[in-house]
Amino acid sequence: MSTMTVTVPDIGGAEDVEIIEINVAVGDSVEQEQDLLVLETDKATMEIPCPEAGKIAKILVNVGDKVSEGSEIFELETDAAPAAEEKSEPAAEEKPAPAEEKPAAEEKPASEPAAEEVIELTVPDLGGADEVTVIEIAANAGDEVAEDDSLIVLESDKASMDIPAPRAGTLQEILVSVDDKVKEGDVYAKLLVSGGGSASAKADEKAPAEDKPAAPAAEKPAAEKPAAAPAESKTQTLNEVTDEKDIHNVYAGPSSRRLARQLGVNLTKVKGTGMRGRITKDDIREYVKAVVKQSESGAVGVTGGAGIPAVPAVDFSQFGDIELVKMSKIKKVTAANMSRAWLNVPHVTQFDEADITDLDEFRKSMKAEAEKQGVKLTPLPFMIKAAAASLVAEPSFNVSLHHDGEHIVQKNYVHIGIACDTPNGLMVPVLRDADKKGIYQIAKETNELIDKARNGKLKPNEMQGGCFTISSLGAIGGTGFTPIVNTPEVAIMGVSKAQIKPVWNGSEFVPRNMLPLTVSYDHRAINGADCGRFFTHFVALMSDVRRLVL
Ligand code: CAO
Repeated sequence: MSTMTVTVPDIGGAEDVEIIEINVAVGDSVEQEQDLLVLETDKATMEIPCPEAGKIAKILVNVGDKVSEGSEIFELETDAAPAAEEKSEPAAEEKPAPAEEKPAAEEKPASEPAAEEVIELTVPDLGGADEVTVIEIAANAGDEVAEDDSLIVLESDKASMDIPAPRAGTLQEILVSVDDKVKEGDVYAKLLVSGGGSASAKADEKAPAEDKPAAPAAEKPAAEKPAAAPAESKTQTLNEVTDEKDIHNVYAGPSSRRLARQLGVNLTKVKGTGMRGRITKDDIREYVKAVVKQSESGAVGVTGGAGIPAVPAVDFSQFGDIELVKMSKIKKVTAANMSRAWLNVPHVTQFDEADITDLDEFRKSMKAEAEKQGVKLTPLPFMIKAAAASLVAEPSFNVSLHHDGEHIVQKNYVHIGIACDTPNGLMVPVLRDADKKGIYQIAKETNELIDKARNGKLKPNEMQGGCFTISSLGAIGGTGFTPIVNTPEVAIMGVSKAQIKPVWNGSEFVPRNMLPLTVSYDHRAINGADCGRFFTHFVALMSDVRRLVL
C-alpha cells in the first residue's frame, strides 16, 4: 500500500483553470481512468481521470479553485509498492493536445484568391488520440456555414471536440455518420468556398477540440434551458427526436454525453445542476429515475406522450416573482384522468337549451317546504332525475366500452356522478339508483354526498360506478362549456347559468328562463343521432315538470 499525489496533467498549456466539479469523496474506491474532477476554461471542459485504481485518501482542492498543470489535487492510496516520489503522470494519449501542437490558422500556406472551389475537410490533430467517435453532425449538406461554425463533434475517452468550419462556404457533403470512428487526416466533409484559400485547404487549418466547445448553458438564454420535469406518460420515450444541433448545444461533458447515449436520454430534456447549469451524470440518472417513476405511476403532467411533442418547460421566474405550490393528490389524479380521457376519447359536444321557467317556479314554490325537511332544492336534483329518466329511455347512453374492444357493456342500473368543486380539487361522488328515487330523496342524498366530498369524507365506493356525470357551473356563470367525458362513462352533461331570454312562441316574444346545456360524448360508443334523441328527451323533461315527476 502506498500513497501517491495526483496532480493535474498537461491541459494544453491552460493556466489557472477553474474546478467546476469534484466527482469523488474521501474514502471512495476509484478505478483507473475514472473521472475525478472537471475543469473548465472559458473554452472547454476537461475531465481529469484517475491515473491508477485506489482509494481517495484526501482531496486537496475545492470546487471553484484554480489549478494548472502540476497542481496537486488528490492523495490516492494504491496497492503499488511505495516509490520515492510518486506523482501522477498521465500517459501521453490521455493528455489533451497542448495548445502549441495545434496547427494555427496563420500556418496556412498563403495563396492567391481563386474562384469557387471545393475543399476537403479533414480531421485535425486529435491531441494524441488515435481514433475518435463522431457523436454529432452539427450541419447538413447544402447548409451555408460561417467560418468557425461547428460541423461535427468528435469524442474520445477524455474529451469532446467541436470541429469547426475552417472557412465560410456551402457544405457540399458530409462523409461521416454518427458513431463512425475517425482519425487525424480523415476527410469528413466537402466545402464549397469562394476565393482566397488554398486549393488543398484542409480542416486542420483550424485548431480543433477545446478551441470551440459547446457553449456553456450560462451563455444561453434562460428560456432555452431544458425541462426540469421529465416526460410523464407510459408511452413517453427517453430519447424523443431532437435536432442534433440542440443536443450539441447542451452544456455537458463527454462522459455525461456518453452516459446519455447509453441510456437513450435526450440531453435537451435534462436539467443541469452542475456549475453554470452543466449536466452531470447524476442529473442524467435522476432524470431517468423520474421518468421511470412517473411512467410506472401513470401520472401525466405538462408534457405529452404517445408521440405527442412535449410542452417545453418554462422558467417563469424570468418574468417575475413566482412561488411553487404543491398540487394536491386529487388535483394530480384529476390531471392524469383528464389527460387520459382527452387523449383516448374522440369527443363530440352537442348544445341545447331547456326552458325551465315552469320547473324553476315549481322549485321555488317548494323550496321552503323542502328546507323544513332539511333539503336544499336547487335545479340539480331535477337534472339528476331527468338524466336518469333519459338514460332509461335511451339505453345507448347507459353503456361503457368493454376493454376487449369487441363488446359494449350495457348497464341495467342508473348511477349518476355529480362533479363537485372541493377545496382539494374536483371530485365526482356517485348517486346510486337515481332512476328509482324521488326529487327530495335525490336532493337529500346529493347534498350529503357533496358535503362528504367537501369535508374529505367520501369513501372510494361512493365515487365509483357512475353511468353518466352532470357537471354544473350554473351557480357560477357562463353560457356553455364542453366537459371532458369521465371515462369509462361515455357521456357527460355541462350545465351553465339559466337566464331570462326572449323566446318566440309563434306570435310574440315572451320572457322565458332558459338553461344552457351541453352533452359531450364518446363517439366510439355513441352516435350523433343517439345523442340528439337523449338530449331532446332530457330537454323535454326539464321543460315540462309534470312529465319529470311522472
Ligand atoms: N342556473 C342558475 N342558477 C343556478 C343554476 C343554474 N344552472 N344552478 C344552480 N343555481 C343556483 C342555485 O339554485 C342556488 O341558488 P338558490 O340557493 O337561490 O336556489 C345557487 O345557484 C347555488 O347553488 P349550489 O352551487 O350551492 O348548488 P348546486 O346544486 O347548483 O350545485 C354542485 C352543486 C356540487 C354541482 C356545485 O356546487 C359545484 O361544485 N359545481 C362545480 C362543478 C365543477 O366544478 N365542474 C367542473 C367543470 S369542468 O367539467
